[in-house]
Amino acid sequence: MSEQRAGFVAVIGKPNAGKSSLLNWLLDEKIAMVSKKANATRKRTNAIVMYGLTQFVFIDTPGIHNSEKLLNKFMLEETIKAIGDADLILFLSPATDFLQSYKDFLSKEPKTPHIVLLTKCDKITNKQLLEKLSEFEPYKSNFKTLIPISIKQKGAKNYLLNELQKFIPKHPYFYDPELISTQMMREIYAEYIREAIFEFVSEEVPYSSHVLIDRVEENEKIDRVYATIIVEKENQKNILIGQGGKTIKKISIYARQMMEKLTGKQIFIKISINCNKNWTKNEKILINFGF
Ligand SMILES: Nc1nc2c(ncn2[C@@H]2O[C@H](COP(=O)(O)OP(=O)(O)OP(=O)(O)O)[C@@H](O)[C@H]2O)c(=O)[nH]1
Ligand SMILES: [Mg+2]
Repeated sequence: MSEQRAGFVAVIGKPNAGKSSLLNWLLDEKIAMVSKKANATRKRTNAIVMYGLTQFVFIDTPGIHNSEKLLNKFMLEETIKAIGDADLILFLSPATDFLQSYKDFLSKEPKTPHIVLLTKCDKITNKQLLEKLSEFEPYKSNFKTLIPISIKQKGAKNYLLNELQKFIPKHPYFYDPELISTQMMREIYAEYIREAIFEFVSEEVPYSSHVLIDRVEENEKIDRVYATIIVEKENQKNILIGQGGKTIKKISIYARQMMEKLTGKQIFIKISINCNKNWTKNEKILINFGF
């Protein structure tokens, strides 16, 4: 009899709680985009993490929030789908935040067991941590356990995985243990470019942008990546290009460096920008973009 364990863990919580950062931290590889700005993640991403004989498939999800915009509704559906598939939910609550988002989550009466991860604990003092733990105390019959973490603390990873594996059923591995994600390289590349846009462009442009990888040409020495950024308005094109092309240049360099780090190869990148009015509001376009 094999002692293999394998299961799906949905990572959920409000925008900016640290969900995508957690995935990257667990993998020691950057596959999910992270941003200081909220609502960065749009689609489900997964990270496959091996710990002893346990295979975890962590599912990153878009932050839970209420908005009428069609794109946001698609994002909420992604989160609901991820929860439906999971053996365990990790509910992320920043240590610096109030409990409201956790109460909202409980009010939805989740059927899958959950663990609360108190994130960003490097931002608070020990005294504040104790206060936070006592705030959660009245809810302890709801969660399996509560674990304070910080992605700045490398050693905490084994402790966390050790706690989580108790909730993963005995089951043969779902994926090749060598794999770090079932995400296609192209999707990861597109996320890198999206992260670069969040990094260098302010206001509404990041939220109005979609990235398509048109073509990847792989060669022995260098891979060539051709991408298009779709924006909603003509003037957003100019913002992305920047004066004398300096913004798009910064975006290209930032994304290229992450691609080179991931692949260990030299990358050539060419990004075009197109305008497609209302892509975030048009259901057909959203479906065509893979939502
Ligand atoms: N100090 C500190 N910052 C963190 C930690 N974890 C995440 N962050 C920061 O929190 C911000 C948001 O992180 P993300 O991982 O993008 O958050 P998210 O929950 O995926 O956000 P959405 O995709 O928008 O829902 C980023 O600036 C991260 O660098 C942590 O443990 N400590
Ligand atoms: Mg995210």
